[in-house]
Amino acid sequence: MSCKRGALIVLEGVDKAGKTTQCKKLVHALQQSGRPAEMMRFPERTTQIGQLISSYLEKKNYLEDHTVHLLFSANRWELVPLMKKKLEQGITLVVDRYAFSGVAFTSAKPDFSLEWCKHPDVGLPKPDLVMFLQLNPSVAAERGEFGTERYENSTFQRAVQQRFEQLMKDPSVNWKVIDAARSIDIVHSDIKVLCENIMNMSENLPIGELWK
Ligand code: ADP
Ligand code: 2DT
Repeated sequence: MSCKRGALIVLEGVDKAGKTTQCKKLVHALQQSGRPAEMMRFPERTTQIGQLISSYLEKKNYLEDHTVHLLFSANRWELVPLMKKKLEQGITLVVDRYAFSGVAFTSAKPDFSLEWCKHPDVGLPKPDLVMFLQLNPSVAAERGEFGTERYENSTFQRAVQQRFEQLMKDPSVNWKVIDAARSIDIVHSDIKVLCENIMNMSENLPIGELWK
């Protein structure tokens, strides 16, 4: 590696926790301070696999539960070469959802274990930092109605939150829990400090492998 690599930073959390808002603000702030940074999101709906997933989420098609889980994972794997290239070019990637959403959402369905759900994502580029935006469901409800996509209801979101809590017990992942009930600017300043620290710490380290 000839130059210092970028950091892989993931934001996770239930619906309306502020992930997209904070990813955009973070990328903007990093760019303003002269650090190359780009935003990515999963699912990435523009690829062929992403289009299948998008129709499923919009309830325009039906996919069997194991099948759609594997498609979400494939949608990450198809972007791995691009992610590695950017990281090696020194670009920090700020990612809106990753394998943790994959596991939390599928394992919230009946008869899916956390272990089965993790398998297809084993070996993905390991995030240097995963920030979990913690938000009480009643506060999330004040941020507006759920949309009409699949999974957008409070019973399912509570089950997802419990699965995230199980995933956060894993010390092999660098989790940081952020209180997302505060103002957008205060949440942002916490996130920015954590990112700047991790960018400095990871720039000379190789990219890790998730859950390996
Ligand atoms: P997510 O990507 O987690 O679903 P969004 O970033 O799309 O969440 O935010 C959901 C809604 O909540 C948006 O209308 C956004 O403007 C609002 N929002 C985001 N963060 C906050 C905050 N800290 N306080 C109040 N409202 C917020
Ligand atoms: P948004 O585009 O609004 O974030 O919604 N999901 C996401 C999964 O079920 N598995 C996954 O691997 C990922 C990344 C979470 C996307 C929806 O898709 C769910 C909400």
